[in-house]
Amino acid sequence: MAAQARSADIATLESIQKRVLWLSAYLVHHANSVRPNPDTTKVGGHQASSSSVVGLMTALYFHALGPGDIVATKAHASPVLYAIEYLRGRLTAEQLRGLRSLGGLQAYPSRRKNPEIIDLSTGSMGLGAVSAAFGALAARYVSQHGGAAMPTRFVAVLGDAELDEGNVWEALLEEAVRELDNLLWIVDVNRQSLDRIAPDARRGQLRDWFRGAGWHVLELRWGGRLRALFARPGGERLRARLEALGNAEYQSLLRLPPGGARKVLTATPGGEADRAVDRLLAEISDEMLGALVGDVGGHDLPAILEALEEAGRSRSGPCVILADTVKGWGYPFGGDPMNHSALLTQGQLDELRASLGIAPGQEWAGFPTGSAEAELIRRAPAPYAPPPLRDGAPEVPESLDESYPSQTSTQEAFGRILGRLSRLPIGDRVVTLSADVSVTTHLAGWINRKGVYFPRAKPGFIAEGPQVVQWKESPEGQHIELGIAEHNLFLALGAFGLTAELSGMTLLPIGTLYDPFVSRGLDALYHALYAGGRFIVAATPSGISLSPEGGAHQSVITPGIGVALPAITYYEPTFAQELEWILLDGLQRLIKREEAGESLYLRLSTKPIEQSLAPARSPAYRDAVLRGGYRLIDARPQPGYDPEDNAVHIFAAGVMVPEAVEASRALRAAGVWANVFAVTSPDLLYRGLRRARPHLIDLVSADEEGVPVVSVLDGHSHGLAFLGSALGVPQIPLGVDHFGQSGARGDLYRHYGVDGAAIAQSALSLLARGPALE
Ligand SMILES: Cc1ncc(C[n+]2csc(CCOP(=O)(O)OP(=O)(O)O)c2C)c(N)n1
Ligand SMILES: [Mg+2]
Repeated sequence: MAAQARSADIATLESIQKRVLWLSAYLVHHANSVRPNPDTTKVGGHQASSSSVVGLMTALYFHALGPGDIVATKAHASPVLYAIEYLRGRLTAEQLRGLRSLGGLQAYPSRRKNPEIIDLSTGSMGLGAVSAAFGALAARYVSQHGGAAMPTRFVAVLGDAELDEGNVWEALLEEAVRELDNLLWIVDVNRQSLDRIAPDARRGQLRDWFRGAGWHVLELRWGGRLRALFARPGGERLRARLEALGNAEYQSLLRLPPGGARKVLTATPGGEADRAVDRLLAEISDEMLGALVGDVGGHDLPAILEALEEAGRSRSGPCVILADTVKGWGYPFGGDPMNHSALLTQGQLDELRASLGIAPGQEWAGFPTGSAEAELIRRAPAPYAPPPLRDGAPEVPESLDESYPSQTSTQEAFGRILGRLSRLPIGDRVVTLSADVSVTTHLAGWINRKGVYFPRAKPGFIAEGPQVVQWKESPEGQHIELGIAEHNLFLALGAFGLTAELSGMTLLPIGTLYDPFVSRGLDALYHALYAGGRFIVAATPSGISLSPEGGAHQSVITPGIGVALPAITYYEPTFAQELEWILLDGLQRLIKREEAGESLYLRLSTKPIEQSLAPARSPAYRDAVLRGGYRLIDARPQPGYDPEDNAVHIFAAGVMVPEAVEASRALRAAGVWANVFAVTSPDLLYRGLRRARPHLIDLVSADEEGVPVVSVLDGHSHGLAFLGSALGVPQIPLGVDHFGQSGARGDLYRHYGVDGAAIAQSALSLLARGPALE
């Protein structure tokens, strides 16, 4: 940009920045103090956190963003984003006035709730920026698998304390992330978090850690006025003094009365004044010096523009801008360590209005048509428009016609199903991801056929002897192997599950991990779902059926997670054929754009199951499997079956079905008829209860109204504990309600009371049929 044009633009940008500062403060003020608030709960909003990024965000949106760029905004700077979108004409004043109200603009940027303006969701610290990083990876993947290279760049603006979250560094350790030249992070280094002032060493560490991870680091440490002073005699000593101050001391300088800063800056360890610095500062008034101390790079528009331009130059990896800022910039509580939740008082707001030149009554004013500001905003690139969905949705076959061994586990069946998918056209859209457990979750066959993805080709080395997996890494591969970091797995799954909407190409992401480690990445899984990603999670093995592996590897609480998580359907099938149907249906639901489209959580096992126990294949069987369960053993036609006297319902999920069948046989000897229901999805049975005709109620017939229930699953018993109350009958819920432990499978089932004998015993006690079966 020519220097003259640039200085005109900078003056205009400064004017826009002021309006962004004003609007972001005012919309929070309005929500808290102007809008009627019948229940008097504090509405909240973060004025201080917003103010520290006004310069960075103004420069980004009105100068640096290209038409193909999308942004993940620091969650608690959402008021700044909303102010910017208002000035861009994408929000109305009425919408700004609805901040944090039902159906209105969300507290934190939400793609799910405000899709018209939000490309990438943020909220929980550390997750939004990492999602953006994996978004950049997904966009790269799409461009290398026949799609458009869109979005062209993923930009994340994040708070400095977000980098306290370990998951951020887990992402930076991923080898593929350092390859991403379509990724820019801008860190708002205001040295404060919620309660704390940042550790003194952190500023230097951030630079070193990002560099160590292969990022190009740009720093916006000091503003232009201070840098000019540094160039004068004594200037380097002043810089050294400023940079040697601890964070708390520096923050305190921002709040000292006039004259205070000079004393601190000219001090030396020996106690006498630093003559060179003293001379340098002699012509600067106390008031000016106070303001000069706060002249940091993240509020210096020309410096920000330069850094953003530099960041936009092509290079081989990701870029980060470390921008020093002041939290509460422009407000009376700027730099106050306790300003995180502070709100401007009416008096402070009035002063701010006057100082920013906003006339009373003009609080919501934008820029008049034809003004330099309106012109600059008009010239800025249009908001991101994703490319149209490429060649429609891939076809999911009706059936795979796969045959399964007579004894097989759901995990083994999963491997076979993927093997079959790899030979079908739909397989070209599947991308698998695993956090270092792909071989042990049965992905080896798939990987051998499809190869491992890496953004650039890597030389392969031929190993001697037969190998379980051919580890060939190239941009054509379709499996992504991550390090052992379940947060990365879920955030990457979420990002790959958004490509239909962001890049115009439907990918079908399938991630595998051991079921106990779902909780390790749970926060990321929740975020990935909330952010709108659609994907399949195959969690295997699960439960105590993993027997000798012991309590640390046996998942107990995951059924509850599966039932409770929104936007994902949890299934726990028993038989291979059921898994095939569920997976095909799950793929179909990933493709569906309407509400019914959801992610899929499969809780699988390595326990071999006798497949001949399964019903004969039929459309009704398939339909019931997909609805959440079916009657496997029907006692109703048996002579002497009396639902009011000698009948019991056993509901068993997944691998516990054979135990339920065994119990039904034992019960027959005791004169009790047991119906066995195989529950394929506790989640769907539960959700269905709110429907007019719940599937659960359809499973039992009208004359079975009083039949009591025993439920059993390989996980915490409460996963199926709702059945009795839903049917209005007594229930004994069996399951694993304590930590697991090592042991033979039979011993463990006996120990935790989920074997055939325990099921039968529970049935008898429900029928008040006296002592237990031995
Ligand atoms: C995972 C998580 N833990 C805690 C919080 C609560 N919280 C909100 S903002 C914040 C401090 C963030 O500091 P920083 O990232 O430096 O942002 P700043 O407000 O200083 O810009 C905390 C702890 C959160 N939102 N997410
Ligand atoms: Mg901070």
